[in-house]
Amino acid sequence: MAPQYLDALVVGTGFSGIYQMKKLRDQGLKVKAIDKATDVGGTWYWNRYPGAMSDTNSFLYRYSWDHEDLVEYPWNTHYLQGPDILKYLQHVVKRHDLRKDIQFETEMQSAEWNENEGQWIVGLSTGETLSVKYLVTGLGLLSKANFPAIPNLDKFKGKLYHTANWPKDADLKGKRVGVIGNGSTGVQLITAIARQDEVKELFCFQRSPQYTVPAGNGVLSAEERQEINKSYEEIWDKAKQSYFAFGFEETARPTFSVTPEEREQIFEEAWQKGNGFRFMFGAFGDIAVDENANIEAQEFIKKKIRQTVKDLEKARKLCPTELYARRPLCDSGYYEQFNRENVDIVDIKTNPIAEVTPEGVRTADGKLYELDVLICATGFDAVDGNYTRIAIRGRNGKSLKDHWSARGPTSYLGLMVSNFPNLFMILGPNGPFSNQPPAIEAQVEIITDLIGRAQKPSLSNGTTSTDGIDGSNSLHTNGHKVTNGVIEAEREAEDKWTQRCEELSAQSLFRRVDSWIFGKNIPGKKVAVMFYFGGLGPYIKEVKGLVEDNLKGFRIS
Ligand code: NA7
Repeated sequence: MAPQYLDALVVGTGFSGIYQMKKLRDQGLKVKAIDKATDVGGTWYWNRYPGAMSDTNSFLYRYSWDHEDLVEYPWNTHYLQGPDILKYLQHVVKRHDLRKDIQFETEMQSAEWNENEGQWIVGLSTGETLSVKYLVTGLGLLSKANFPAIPNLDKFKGKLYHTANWPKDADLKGKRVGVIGNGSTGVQLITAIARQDEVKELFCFQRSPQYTVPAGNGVLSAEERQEINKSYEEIWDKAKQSYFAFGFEETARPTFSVTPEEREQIFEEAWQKGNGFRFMFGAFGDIAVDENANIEAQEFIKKKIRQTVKDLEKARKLCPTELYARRPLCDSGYYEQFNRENVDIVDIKTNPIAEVTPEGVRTADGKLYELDVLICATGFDAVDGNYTRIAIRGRNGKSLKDHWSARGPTSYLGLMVSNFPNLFMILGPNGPFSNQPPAIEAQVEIITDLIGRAQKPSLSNGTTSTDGIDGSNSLHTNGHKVTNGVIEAEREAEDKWTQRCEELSAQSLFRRVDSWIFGKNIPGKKVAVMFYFGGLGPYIKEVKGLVEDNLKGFRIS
């Protein structure tokens, strides 16, 4: 049977896929979306662990394109909890009648570019094959779960969970629980479950202590909401021109431009207001690039840890020793949890986990921590991890994995990869490092524009003659069959963009810390730049400029 033909297939139905589907459908394309999950939500579908919360202000953690919905949809806290975000996305899907074109419990297993037809042949987990003109992936930056390579992890006879695949029936009540990992996820989870009526005992296995500041969550009054509603367009405009789109005033003020007393006061204000990005980028402008400035921020946070955690030994273990240069964290009372008698911190940097036994976790010193539940909050093979596990083959049968094997993940504008025509990535490598929904919106709109331009070759950069249109989706130039509507990134443009991202991140202290942002969290993974560090606003401007400049760096055939 001939494969089903689609103008566009959207893979994934999180923030990215939902909007992409709508945009392409509005453009008149025959489009369908697939998702491995049983419902929409992406990240928020999978990461349903207790305490999951967005740490972007609620008014910017949503879509901006539906003004009526923006002002009407109810929310009344500074931050949204995971289940609220999931409900919001389900609501958007219903409101725009998108569900009828989504096929759930369906995974893309392979995608192969067919040069003759100018189409992708996509193999699905259901056994179906699709023939697709435009393949748009919204796989998520953080979706391939990373399990720690700890001996005998599979021998544990209690319950073993990963936060990125949280089971609906998880039950921690009265249980002895171990958590490995204390990144954004671990910090949220530990804070949410530490109370004794939640767990009996909690052991936090910590390899690298992290800096975290208060989130500053709270109820938003009806008046505040009204104010936001009144100036929503202005708020979005400003956010989309800013670096991080978190909704706070970003600053260039150098840390040492003020007296030590003023500095203390500015840090204190940022601490009281809350939010990790605000603390790192809203108090001073050089914390992420100047080591001495960074030390000032480190010392301030460490002082807070010592003031909060009463047990000196626990406080010592919780104080980081490295640069404050990972994705900035915030919490709803993380350090306070360690004042509970049922909560302990286990330093596995100096005393690593030797093995998991059927009963629990044994550290190198021989001590066994008996557990009923072991939770891995150990993060993700971020950015490219979700692409390289799928057999995606472009021109000449070369896979994306091979394309990236030597240099790490690269792309042109975070959107396309050379020799992979008509394959688009939302949040691909070297996209903006910022609040994600507005970055996603910008990329979806640019992808939609590119597809629109590709379909009208005579109106674009004119590389194709329209002579001999045969009524199908093919053109004939110089006697060769050339498929209409094929767009691709040039290799040179991809190289230049990678170089640009290298340069933009060169000064960043983030490069010097072993986190997922440069691919350093996965043993054996190629360390590489994976983000455009120039800010969301400049990214949008730069990318739109290149598209308007006669599709610079792209080729249409
Ligand atoms: P992260 O930030 O990558 O954190 C993972 C945590 O797990 C971190 O504390 C790691 O320690 C720890 N980890 C990972 N592997 C191991 C092994 N093998 N042994 C012990 N500990 C380990 O992931 P998150 O899910 O918290 O957050 C990812 C992003 O999701 C976050 O930034 C938000 O944007 C949303 P390490 O620091 O490597 O020593």
